[in-house]
Amino acid sequence: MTNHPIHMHGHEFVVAGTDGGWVPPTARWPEVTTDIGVGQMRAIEFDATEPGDWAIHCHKSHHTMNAMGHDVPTMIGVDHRDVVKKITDLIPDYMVMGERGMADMGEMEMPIPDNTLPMMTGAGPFGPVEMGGMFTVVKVRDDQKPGDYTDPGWYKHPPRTVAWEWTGEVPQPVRAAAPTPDPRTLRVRRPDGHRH
Ligand SMILES: [Cu+2]
Repeated sequence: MTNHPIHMHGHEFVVAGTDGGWVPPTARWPEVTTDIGVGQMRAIEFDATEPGDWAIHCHKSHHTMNAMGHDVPTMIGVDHRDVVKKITDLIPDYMVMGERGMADMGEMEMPIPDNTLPMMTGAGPFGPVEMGGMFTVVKVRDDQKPGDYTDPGWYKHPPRTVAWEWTGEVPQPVRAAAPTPDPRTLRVRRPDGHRH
């Protein structure tokens, strides 16, 4: 029973409908997040012009987590990676909240009841998807036929559109020369009364 600021990556949308009905087109405004109060609904519309896999999720970080399989207190700020390895040798199910956010947890599996979703969404093309819960992915493809809701798989990024770590020599920044003053001068005659 709380509000959910739902945010979408990759596109702007308009809030096109509420519980009260459709919003007249002239009254819709562009958004990338729409806050949805308790018991409310929103209809959004957007032109799917950007191919890719785009996150859509609640902006409250604790809403992008499903159930955790334990009741250990959080240890935010503690670098416990080595300790955890040693403990899991003794207690395989042991895990703590990662000090670097939820990425630590996305790689771990833990026992949960059969009717419970795993805390994280699973593995993506770049490693574990670090969110679950109120999180999903909007998949936009050029070649997906209208009405075809089958999963096209992960987006295949065109060459040279994905950032990578540069391991070579780091070039020196090129400093732009200071702009030289414009030598031209303007002759300005100030207005002086109404003598035309
Ligand atoms: Cu939420």
